[in-house]
Amino acid sequence: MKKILIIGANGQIGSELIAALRTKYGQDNVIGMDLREPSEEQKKGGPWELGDATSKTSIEALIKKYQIDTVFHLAALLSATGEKDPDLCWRLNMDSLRHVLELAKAHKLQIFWPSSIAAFGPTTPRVNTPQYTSLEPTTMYGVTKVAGELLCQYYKLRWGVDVRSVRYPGLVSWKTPPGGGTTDYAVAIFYDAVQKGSYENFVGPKTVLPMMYMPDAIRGTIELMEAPIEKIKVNTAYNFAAISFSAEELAAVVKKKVPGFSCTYKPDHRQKIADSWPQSIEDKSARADWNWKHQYDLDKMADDMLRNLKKKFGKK
Ligand code: NAD
Ligand code: AKB
Repeated sequence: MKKILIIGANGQIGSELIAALRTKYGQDNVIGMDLREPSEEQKKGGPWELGDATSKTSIEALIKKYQIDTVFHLAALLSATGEKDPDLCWRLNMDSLRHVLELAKAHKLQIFWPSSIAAFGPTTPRVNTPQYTSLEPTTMYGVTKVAGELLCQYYKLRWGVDVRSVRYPGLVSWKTPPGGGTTDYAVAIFYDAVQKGSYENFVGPKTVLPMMYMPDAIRGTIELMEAPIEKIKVNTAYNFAAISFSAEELAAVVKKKVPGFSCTYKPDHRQKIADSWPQSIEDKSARADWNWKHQYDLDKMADDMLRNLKKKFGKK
């Protein structure tokens, strides 16, 4: 049986990935690690450790303690928080990845590390962005994603490390709020629709970005990690796509399902980041190499988000 460590397990992705992996591999075989204390409910789910991803010795101690063979490394600063503190963004995102890759080489670990659509920039074709294209991001977060992809490729080719990655689009989910990204508006609109009946968006109505519903992202991530190694032909990070929609299309779908809902627009500094990213992604390689298929379109995602958030906040 696999022994898995998730670094950054309290975040938007980690909190859902840990539950899915525990269901699959057994609750004692998946260890959560984060800088932040987990909730009481999360603690009951299985082993948890407080730890700092920038400390190689702390990560190595957990690898030895639990005889870890697989690491999902999710701790990072995202695009908007990364622009507030670019120095910390570089240190956290790059130092922790380098430690994890070094430990993978020493302990023969399989690694998952996510890249992002933030690896792309203004010189990238914005529609149906291909797998191999210009990578000239203009945020520090994007710079760490491009550098991280190249570092992963280096450790794979030079040292034979089994490291796998996808370029996640904006992820939409209801269980844990997002941690400071540009695509957070696609989550916040659902929270505010349920709690306030209105939303002020921080990007303009014509902004189009690639997005994915969390259940698709979690399933795709596990499928990538379980694919036979000879199927993994992209050494950096796979383009990974599901749906693309504009901010006004999103508001229209929410309005259809939440009577009386209204949306206004007050673009802030995150508009510039959104404008530097693609609108849609071509992900033929992921679909061909390891059979990636998304299941949620915008309408199905909106139904599920609203149903779960209403339950969460005790609304009818
Ligand atoms: P998040 O901000 O929600 O979670 C990150 C977690 O890492 C947090 O729980 C935080 O406490 C923890 N953390 C921060 N510093 C740490 C440290 N020094 N040591 C240990 N833990 C630390 O982020 P997320 O959305 O879950 O993203 C996870 C990964 O996926 C990141 O690499 C991110 O770039 C990538 N990604 C996310 C999205 C998205 O839409 N959520 C899209 C593309 C890529
Ligand atoms: C962000 O907006 O920073 C993230 C991402 C797309 O990487 N959601």
